[in-house]
Amino acid sequence: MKLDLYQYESCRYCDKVRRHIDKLGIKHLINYHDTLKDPEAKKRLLTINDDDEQVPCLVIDGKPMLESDDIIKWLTENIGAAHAPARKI
Ligand SMILES: N[C@@H](CCC(=O)N[C@@H](CS)C(=O)NCC(=O)O)C(=O)O
Repeated sequence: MKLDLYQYESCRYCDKVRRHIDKLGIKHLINYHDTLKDPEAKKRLLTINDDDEQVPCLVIDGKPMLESDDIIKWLTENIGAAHAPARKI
């Protein structure tokens, strides 16, 4: 599965998603694209997301998902659970 997160530093919704990703320990599974620093990333986002530049946008195997809360929920349920650190019994 390919996961691309379109975002930028000063966006508080992006920050919420980034912090959750850190908390889940799944940062290494996600490709980050900064749409303010990288004009090519912004162009790609507009193409993927029907000319909408809203961030954060998580692109899951080419399909865009908007809304930070939806992204957090999806990552928690679909990626975080499978990569949770093993618990000591
Ligand atoms: N409800 C959205 C809000 C996202 C939002 O407002 N993002 C701003 C940047 S902080 C944005 O992309 N604005 C430009 C646009 O909506 O086209 C979420 O929780 O993800």
